[in-house]
Amino acid sequence: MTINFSLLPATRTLLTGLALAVTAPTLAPTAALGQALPEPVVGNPIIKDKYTADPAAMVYKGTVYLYTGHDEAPARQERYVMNDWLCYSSTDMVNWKEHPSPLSVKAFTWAKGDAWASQVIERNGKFYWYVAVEHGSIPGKSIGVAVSDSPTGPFKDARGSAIITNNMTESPISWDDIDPTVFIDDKGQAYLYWGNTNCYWAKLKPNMTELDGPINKVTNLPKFTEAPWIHKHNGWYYLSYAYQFPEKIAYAMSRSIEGPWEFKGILNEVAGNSNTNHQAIIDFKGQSYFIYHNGSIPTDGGSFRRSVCIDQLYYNKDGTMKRVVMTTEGIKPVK
Ligand code: FUB
Repeated sequence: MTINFSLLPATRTLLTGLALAVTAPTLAPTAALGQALPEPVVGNPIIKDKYTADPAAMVYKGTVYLYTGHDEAPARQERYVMNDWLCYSSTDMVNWKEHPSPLSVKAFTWAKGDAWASQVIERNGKFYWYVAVEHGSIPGKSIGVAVSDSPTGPFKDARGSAIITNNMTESPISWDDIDPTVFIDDKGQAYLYWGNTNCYWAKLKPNMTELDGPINKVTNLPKFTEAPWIHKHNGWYYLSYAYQFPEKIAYAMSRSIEGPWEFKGILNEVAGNSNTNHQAIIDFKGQSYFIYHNGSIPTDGGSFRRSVCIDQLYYNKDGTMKRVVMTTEGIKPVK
């Protein structure tokens, strides 16, 4: 299914046209009965027929693949109901094609639920999908990895076990091992970052399914809540993350993916009607994009029925990022 929301006949029939014509004929030259007036383009949220959350995006061979969580909580139930992940692709960032869901929690026989935040990365023609799920036998959240020969799947469990479990890290909470983000540096070394309240990182082996060294912590990220995302732009590494709660997005910068990280401040404000604010940042065809979720779909949208949005991201000359302006209109198609 191809959804082009920007081209939807976003029109509004003037049911009041007759009344306007009678009461103020000189002010309403376009208000003839039945005539349609254009409404502004509503590009955000980009997906309007499902609730989508926790976006992760990957650019591969001229296409952007967008992977999202899937909020299915019934209206007025204030809890996460998340069983699978969704996949969309686009070559212009505006027209998104939905693919059949390529992965659900059921693919991980050792997991028992909660298809939380995730990220996909390509290495040597294979696609690795790191996901946060609730473990079935080791109490707490954990991280699994699935693999496929195609960005749209099908994906299967790459290990048969979690790569990160709650007992591998020390924290008073059981949900600190969530929200994986993965990055391969110029030397081919892969890194996994993740966390809630603590920001953890570890190297991955070239097979992408095993840790290659100890688990480390980034300790100087003010008000780190969750949702780390690593990206690189013009020689700088960026570690953006959900800050405080309700969440804003803040970020730090470094010349090395292993740090030290220097905090740079807030990047995005609280996203309307959602207490979480989970970002992905990419460059595509010469533009930079900030992909996030809010709770803006009327009338049941909110913290547990979220929706993915995209707005433009701009950098300053010194590499710092300008604060994101969240818009209803969204972005224009990129050529
Ligand atoms: O979607 C479930 C959780 O909410 C994610 O793992 C967090 O990042 C937050 O968005």
